[in-house]
Amino acid sequence: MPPITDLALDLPTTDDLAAVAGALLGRFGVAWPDGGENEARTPITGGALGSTRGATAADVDAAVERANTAFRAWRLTPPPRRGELVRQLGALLREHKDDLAELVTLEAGKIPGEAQGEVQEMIDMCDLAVGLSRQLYGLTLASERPEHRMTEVWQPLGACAVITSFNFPVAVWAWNTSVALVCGDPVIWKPSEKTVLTALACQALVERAAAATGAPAGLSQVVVGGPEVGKALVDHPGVALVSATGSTAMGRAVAPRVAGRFGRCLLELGGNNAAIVAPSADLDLAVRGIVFAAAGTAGQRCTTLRRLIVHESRHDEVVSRLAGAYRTLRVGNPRDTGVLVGPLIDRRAYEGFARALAEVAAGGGQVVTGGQRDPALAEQAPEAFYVRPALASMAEQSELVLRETFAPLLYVLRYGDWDEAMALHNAARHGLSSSIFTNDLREAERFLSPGGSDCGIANVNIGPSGAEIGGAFGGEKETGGGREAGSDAWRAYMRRQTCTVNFGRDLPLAQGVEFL
Ligand code: UN1
Repeated sequence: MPPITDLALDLPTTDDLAAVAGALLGRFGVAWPDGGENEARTPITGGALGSTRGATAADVDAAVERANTAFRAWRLTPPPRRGELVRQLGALLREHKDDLAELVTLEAGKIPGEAQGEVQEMIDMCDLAVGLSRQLYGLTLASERPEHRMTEVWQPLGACAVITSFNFPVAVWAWNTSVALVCGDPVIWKPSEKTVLTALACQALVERAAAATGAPAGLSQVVVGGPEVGKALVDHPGVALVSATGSTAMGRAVAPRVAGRFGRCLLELGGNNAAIVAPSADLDLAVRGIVFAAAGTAGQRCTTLRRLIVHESRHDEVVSRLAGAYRTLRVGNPRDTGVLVGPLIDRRAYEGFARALAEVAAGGGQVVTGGQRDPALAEQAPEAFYVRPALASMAEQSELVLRETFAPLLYVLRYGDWDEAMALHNAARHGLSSSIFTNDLREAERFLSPGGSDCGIANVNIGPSGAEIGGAFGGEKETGGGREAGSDAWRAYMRRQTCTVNFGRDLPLAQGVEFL
């Protein structure tokens, strides 16, 4: 393996970062939270920036009660006026874009460009939701009865619990909250315990927007805590929708509990996203797309590229070009200029990465490049985990390849013909995102046809990550089936009502039934 020569060697101290975090929170009007049992850590050093108090069962009950009180007023507020709250939230996010992005870097370890992109995603969502607030349209249906009018209208649903993950600590909240609010629903947010400070900053902004627009209190709340707080929300009869982002294991626990009380669930779980590199692929474009999708965000997106399925005629060239590109990636403190790959979120993430790498050889594979943890950084900060993104060439799509390892580890497989490529592609248990690099129109269209990709997102000549918010985001199979963000994803936050009005003097019954 090549020596690591290009890591950013200096890490700041946790105290320095805590001072930055404190100053940033001050700009949101958030007092430094301390004294609780939930430590807010930064993956940059692995140290604790501070700590917050977790919610108790009684706090969750109170939050649900407050949300439902707010709901009774908010559902009567005309949607375009609800949109005004979201418009103001978007304006505040624009104003605080840099500050919020910096907090995202501190808590999630994202490089500034990606952290700014995440806040931009929130702003875009607010814009989309403001437009939606005048377009929550239903249908006019053809009634079989004379002088009857039949319509389908969308009504507010109720309190929404939004459970988010560390990797998109603020954007996924914005996907849900901007849309839920215009739909007439209050939101109770349980952020990841790993990214509480960003949540408190967002909460401060939404409270300011609510106060400025005269919206009821309790429309947006944050409850801090671990799985027990999530469970209290999931089981609460006062929560109409549970929108949860996280692992498939988490979704498997959440879905039956919500179904058991006939609540509604919106799940955005893991992915094991693939890209096919076809014989005609433009490799200049493909290599850039692949490296961003596989190594960007240190491999910690749901949409991260984890499996590369390359035609045998291009395999060696692709692997060697990717290996060259991987070796140029600068890994280190995300706050340093030029760094493209920040830390993994924590020790557990590193252990999953190391375990998978150790299994590569056993499965007949070979690590082509990467996989090392930087020893100098590990010595400076034993609880910070900086790794070189890894590329592993695999002889077959083993159980290891089919497992989602939430880290920058890209498996490369070869294929001979189209059917083989699609069989490998669709063998994953997850079904979030997918892509093909090809200049062959037939292949591109086949990939997007019913016999092609079985995922919720399918791209041509783009990697699988970095979706725009205008489309519905989510996937099939073990990804959970939910759709968030754009298109008609707003319908998940509303109750469908079929309305029939008889404006005649007779009472014709449907299906021609005669009675009385
Ligand atoms: C996630 O990883 O949970 O498509 C969300 C993307 C981003 C969202 C990812 N817009 O990669």
